[in-house]
Amino acid sequence: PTVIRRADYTPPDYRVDRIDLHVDIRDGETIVTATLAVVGNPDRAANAPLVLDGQDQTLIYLKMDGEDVPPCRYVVQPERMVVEEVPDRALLEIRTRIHPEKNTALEGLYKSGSMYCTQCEAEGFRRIAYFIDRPDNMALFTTTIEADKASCPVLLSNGNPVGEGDLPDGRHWAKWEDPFRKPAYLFALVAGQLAPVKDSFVTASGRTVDLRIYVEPGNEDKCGHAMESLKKSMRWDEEVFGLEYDLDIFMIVAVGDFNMGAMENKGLNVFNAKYVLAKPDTATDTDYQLIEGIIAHEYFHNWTGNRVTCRDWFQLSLKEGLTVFRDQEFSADMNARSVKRIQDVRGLRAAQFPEDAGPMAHPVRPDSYIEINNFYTATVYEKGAEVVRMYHTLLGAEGFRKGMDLYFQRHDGQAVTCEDFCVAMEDANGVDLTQFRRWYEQAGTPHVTARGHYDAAAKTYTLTIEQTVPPTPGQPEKQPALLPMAMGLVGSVSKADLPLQLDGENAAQGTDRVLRVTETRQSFTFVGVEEAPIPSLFRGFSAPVKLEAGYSADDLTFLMANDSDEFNRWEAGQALARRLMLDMVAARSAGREMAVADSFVDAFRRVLTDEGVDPAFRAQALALPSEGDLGESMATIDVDGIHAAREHLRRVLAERLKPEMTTIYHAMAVRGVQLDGPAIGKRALRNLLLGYLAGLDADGLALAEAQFQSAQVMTDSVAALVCLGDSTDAAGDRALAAFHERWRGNALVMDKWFSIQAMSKRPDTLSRVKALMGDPAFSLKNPNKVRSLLGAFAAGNPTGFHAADGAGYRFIADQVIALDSMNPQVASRLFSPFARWRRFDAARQALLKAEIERVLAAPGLSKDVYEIASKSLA
Ligand code: BAL
Ligand code: ZN
Repeated sequence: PTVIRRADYTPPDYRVDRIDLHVDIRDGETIVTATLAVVGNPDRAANAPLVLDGQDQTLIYLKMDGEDVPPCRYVVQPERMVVEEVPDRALLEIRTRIHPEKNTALEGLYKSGSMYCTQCEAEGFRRIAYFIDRPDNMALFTTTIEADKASCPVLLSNGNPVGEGDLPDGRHWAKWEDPFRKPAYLFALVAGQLAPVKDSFVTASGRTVDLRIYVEPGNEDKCGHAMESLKKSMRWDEEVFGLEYDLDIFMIVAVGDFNMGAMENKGLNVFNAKYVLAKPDTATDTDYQLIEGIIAHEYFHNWTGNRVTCRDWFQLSLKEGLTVFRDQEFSADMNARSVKRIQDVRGLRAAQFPEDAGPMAHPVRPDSYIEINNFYTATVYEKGAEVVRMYHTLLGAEGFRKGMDLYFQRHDGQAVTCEDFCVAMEDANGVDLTQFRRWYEQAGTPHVTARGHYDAAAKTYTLTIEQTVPPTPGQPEKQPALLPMAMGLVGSVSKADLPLQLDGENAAQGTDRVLRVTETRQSFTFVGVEEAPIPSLFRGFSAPVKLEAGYSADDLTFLMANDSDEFNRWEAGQALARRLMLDMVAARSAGREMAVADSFVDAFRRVLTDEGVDPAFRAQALALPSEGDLGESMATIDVDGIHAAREHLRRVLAERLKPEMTTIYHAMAVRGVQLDGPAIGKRALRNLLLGYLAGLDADGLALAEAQFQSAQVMTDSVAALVCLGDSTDAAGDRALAAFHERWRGNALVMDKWFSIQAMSKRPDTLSRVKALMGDPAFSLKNPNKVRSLLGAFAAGNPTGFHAADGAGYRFIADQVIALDSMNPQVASRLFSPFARWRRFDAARQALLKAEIERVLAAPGLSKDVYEIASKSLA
């Protein structure tokens, strides 16, 4: 397969200025007629042909300026059509035949249930029509859809509706016109039996926008939360960034078969139904929060992505990192800010840090790819969002806003680069961000060590910071990054933040400030420090680094209790728990007893019983670092040791704190159906405690069973079922059967049922997962099902997937091979846990490697899976 390189970017020889698309949907085949107004680039070579991307289409005819093009002037290849002798301006009419019903890759036009829908990002449009399918070709689109009126009464595309009518034979048509130029990846079309949920929004400038959420009939009552989230997003973007919606109608369509979470097509967002539909009895609090965040994310793309788009796919983080940052800030404003930050950092550590340390490590702006779909990664999205957050930290909210304003002023209607964004931030603020650009260039998570020295006589405190960015594939040498370090010094006696005056400054500058760390080794000396401090560093996780600050257990306990930065209070607790568990893993491996220090139990008890602290925060603070998190801290991941240590610690905590946990469990009960922040926080703490108690003894399991039977909201039902599903007691099977009986008609709830079983700690989980593949609700063709059963097992069940005999690896590799011919994108995601094979012990390495080699040898392997497999072995 070809490697595409960022350095090879050249502007296209031609561009499509306008496209008039006619899509005639019929049972079994769809006829697409695309009329392209093509304009030559004056700089192109004299004999440069017009190259149109196209795939999986059968050409019916090709005309240029009204005449058939003779066969000697064009050639159709599997992935493109090349047309010779195309003048500076030409009108091409291309008619092709496609088969949405057979499209299992779910890219381009496909069928989900009885509905036709599209997914064009990144390169799906070329499966609908021949086109210059690259993001720097921004064209004006008009779309006419024709279909059977009874089976497809609703016909939607981007922009504004401009006409509709009936046709003979029970058919009808609708025409849509999008007044904004856009790349083809933002095209969308939907045709089917859909029920609209309607609302409206009045913009800051007084325009009324129609809002519609289209769902399968019967689901109208599950759209309220999505609609409210949309309206909140629209208001927030006006208030925080001055960005108003620009069309008269904004539509969301929920579909059951979707490769991604959702897609920001202009004026017509297509969503995985999972991120639209919610009622308290079918969706958890987490689902509600994800819906709010994803609705916001796709809406925010209207400006960051659509009005200003990417020049090429290497710039993906330009729109994704920025839009993730925007949705994170939105959710932080709508909910509890520090809890949101903790959740985001947990996510970054769970997914991005391992990626950044593995064979697929790539910069936020990658340099090359084989298959772009493999680069919709945690690095491009989540680390990209951290990079945008660092601009915000360095420039302040006002400076960041100035940069955003300049970015839109300069680039509205353009396809631009990450560099253009950086320059806008620089120019708007009069700053030089040369060193900051390394965040786009270098892969790898910086490792930072910090050491402090207090001179009581001189009242100075010197903080020395060292950073290294580890080597990553293709990047053996690294330069120091610019790290914005938000920090404070907490007085060890006063337990309060001390005034911060650096040597050379005339006066203290507050008690919380952002230092710029720019060197490999750098010292900061504070003067007038009246008492020995404990430093609180990278507050709010102000840079995506791994910090080793040399804290003693006492220091961490102190910060847990006294840091004014809530994030760092949480961070200190996590560090303490991580250190303890790693010591336990080492002890187990050396044949010693896994000891739990009383001081840890005491620190845990203090947080647990501190009624002055918000339950939502306590739930975060009392959740131990995950097995994946612990593995990241080990040179060789000891799968069994980590699991044993974490489970042992959970049991010890539950044993020692059973009375307190039980009391608080009951005190956190929420009456009836309440969905506000305090109720969500109480449920989070209560269900966390249920997990500890149910893992301990029969009393705990009885609590879980009682909760399962009386639950009024899905959050409580699922939390109880997780506990019961981990147990081999008959109560577990009873609950799973009851849940199945109640929900088997609801595909999204069945996804939860599959996931719970796939992530179960039961020793027979693999055989149960295999059996579940035969359940009528399961289908390898539905990405949500693959993710909820197979994905959950491969990525969310460390002991199951990494079973010492290799059975987990073999099973998932078999599924990857089976899936690859249907849906390479989903197959590639399922395969990605194998990429970390070198992180495990020798026996597991051998087993994993053998499976990667087996996958690589599978006939007809997709580029998607090939890229992961070949780079993993490199
Ligand atoms: N653009 C793909 C889906 C998303 O990030 O919004
Ligand atoms: Zn996005």
